[in-house]
Amino acid sequence: MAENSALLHTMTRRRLLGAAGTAALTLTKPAWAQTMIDLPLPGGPGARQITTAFPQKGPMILQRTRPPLLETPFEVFDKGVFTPNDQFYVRWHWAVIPTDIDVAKFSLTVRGHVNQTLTLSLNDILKGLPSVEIPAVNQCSGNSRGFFEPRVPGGEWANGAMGNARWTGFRLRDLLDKAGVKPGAVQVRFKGLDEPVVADAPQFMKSLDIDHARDGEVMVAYAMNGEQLPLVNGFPLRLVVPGWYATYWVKMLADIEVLDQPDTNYWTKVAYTIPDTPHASIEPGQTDVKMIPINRMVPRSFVTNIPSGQKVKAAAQTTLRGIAFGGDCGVASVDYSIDRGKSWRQTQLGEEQGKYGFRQFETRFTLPSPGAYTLLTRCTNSNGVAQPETPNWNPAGFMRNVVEPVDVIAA
Ligand SMILES: Nc1nc2c(c(=O)[nH]1)N[C@H]1C(S)=C(S)[C@@H](COP(=O)(O)O)O[C@H]1N2
Ligand SMILES: [Mo]
Repeated sequence: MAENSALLHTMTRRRLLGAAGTAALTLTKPAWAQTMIDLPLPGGPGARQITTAFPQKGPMILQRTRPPLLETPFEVFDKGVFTPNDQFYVRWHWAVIPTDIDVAKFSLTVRGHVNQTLTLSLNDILKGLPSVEIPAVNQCSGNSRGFFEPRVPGGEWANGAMGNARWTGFRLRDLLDKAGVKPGAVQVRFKGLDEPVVADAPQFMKSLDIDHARDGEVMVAYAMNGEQLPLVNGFPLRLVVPGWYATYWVKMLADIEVLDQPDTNYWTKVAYTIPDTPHASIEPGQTDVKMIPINRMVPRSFVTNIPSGQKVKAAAQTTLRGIAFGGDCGVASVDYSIDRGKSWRQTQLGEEQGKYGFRQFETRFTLPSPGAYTLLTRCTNSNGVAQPETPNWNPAGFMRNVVEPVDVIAA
């Protein structure tokens, strides 16, 4: 609890920090920094600005200013398994986002199909509920969408719409138990403080089934990597749904409603659905397909120390390093290939920092003679699911997890 009171102390200062962020969030100060970065997206154009104009954020790839879509520059992932808060990616759907949160007035409501409606202050929460910590990857459903061919509409992300953090907060179950869920509850719906730009557009809300909401892993976080959440990552509270895509990780969480009927709101029922097919994949143009809400993540791996196009020494040992995650479970192994997938060998895994987090892997390889090579890495998760060798396709550009090639020249 000592740690919690320190957090509460820093939280009470947020009002000023939030106010300082006002200008940057509405971008009266232009974000047009000098630096550009080239993202190798097949649909192009690949050039993006690097911005430092957002509050509590270091250099980020600017995908969109309003609402903010900021991508993590990929080299950040080589530095360790935890993604620093100031370079953690940012994604919002609606542009009306509070820029100033008064922590003394903030409250979280639990209502609906419960015995007792709760309205809790941050103080009530920090002092009244046991704290838990879980490392977990937060990944946008559309991470890597820019690599989809044929191209699909949406944020044209490269691979940086993901991050791994140590989340500290309390179990959603403990909160729901405090309110007392009534028999017959089927789902729990979550809403943040952001609002649509026009009055009758649907509020951003997401729902989870009641058993999932009460599984003891789903949590409400008030800290990320030991610090309060950056404003644009959901200060002061956000939902964390380990193993599930980030669309469910509702930010600036202020309202929790227990439902006795399945949620029919747009963001749960219509948006963020995937084809109910293997790898959520269909043929471009195919329409006769059942759609279901996106849910669990799938395994991925990325080389982080060798960018595509790099020259490496022929007939000499080179270090290959990267990060992997299992999706909805841990990483069992990460294999690599230097012969376009004809043969695979195991890499060495770094320590596991929670099964839902990133795990580092490393190996040494030797390219026998000068020429062009492709390096591949493939994660197999602890449920025995491996990354596929051909890309999936769906019209929303969701759930890419193909084995990613890194082209190198040995000389
Ligand atoms: N309140 C609120 N929460 C939200 C969203 C949003 O638009 N509003 N977007 C969701 C989506 S789709 C993603 S990918 C993640 C992004 O989390 P981050 O910005 O902290 O990286 O937030 C989720 N939570
Ligand atoms: Mo997302």
